[in-house]
Amino acid sequence: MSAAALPRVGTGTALEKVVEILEDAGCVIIEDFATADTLAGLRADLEPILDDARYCAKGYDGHLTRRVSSLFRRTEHLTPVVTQPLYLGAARAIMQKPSHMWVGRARIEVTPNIQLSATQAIRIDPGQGRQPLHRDDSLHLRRHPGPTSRVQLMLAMTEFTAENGATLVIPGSHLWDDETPPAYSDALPAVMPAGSCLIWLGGVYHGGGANRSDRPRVSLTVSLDLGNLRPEENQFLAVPRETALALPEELQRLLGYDVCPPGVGWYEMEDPRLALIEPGVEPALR
Ligand SMILES: O=C(O)CCC(=O)C(=O)O
Ligand SMILES: [Fe+2]
Repeated sequence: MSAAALPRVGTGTALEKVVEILEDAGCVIIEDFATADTLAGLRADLEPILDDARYCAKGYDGHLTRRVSSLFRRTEHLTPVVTQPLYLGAARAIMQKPSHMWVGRARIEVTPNIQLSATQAIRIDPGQGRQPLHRDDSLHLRRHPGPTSRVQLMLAMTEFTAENGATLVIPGSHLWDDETPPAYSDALPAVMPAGSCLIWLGGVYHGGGANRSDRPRVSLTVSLDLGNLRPEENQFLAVPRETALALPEELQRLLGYDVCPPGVGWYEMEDPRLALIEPGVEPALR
């Protein structure tokens, strides 16, 4: 599928329409998504932290890109973004599909919930090349086409243009199989003013664009995942830190102080075991 521009709606659009667009195109831009106050609060809280952050170490993340995570700890202005009815409502409608199972001779209907997955502010500086196109649900090695396990949002904190690194998206690519490599020629830039956002499904090929302008492109991303992509027992609450510290490394990693390839479970974008063994020291600030 290709289109001249990504689908685009206003905040007054009916949720059912947004869900329909997302299920068909896999992506949508929502104009004026954040209020001016929310946007100003996010910029005031996060831009100084981005200024101090180091450039990413991995080429995939961008050597001229700065990223800051743990956003709920760093700003009080994220709540209206995550709970905006078109985002949260679409994520629920798309992922919370009823399923069923047999328990003895009883046929039980179950509807999963959803959970917050990652929060990250991203600043793409001038000179940064384009990111490889990828699917974010590859983090959970999801197969395609298949049920959606992630609905993600990218809020433009500064204007997104084709020149400054607007996210590149291949509409409809959530419906592709797993043998078709993505091509930049099929991707369209999510051009939008500050305060607007791009919502896309985890199976959609996308990536950060190249910043050929002379100003940084600043944004934040939030992902919501299917609620059952997690352990049965909450080990972080079940096992106190002091108990975990006394365990062998292999068991610490089994408890969840580990990153599952290709990249699930990080803390401050690094191995969470570093934070366990050196409490109070944030890996990103070392
Ligand atoms: O910064 C962007 O526009 C996209 C970033 C992205 O897709 C990622 O890091 O997974
Ligand atoms: Fe991504």
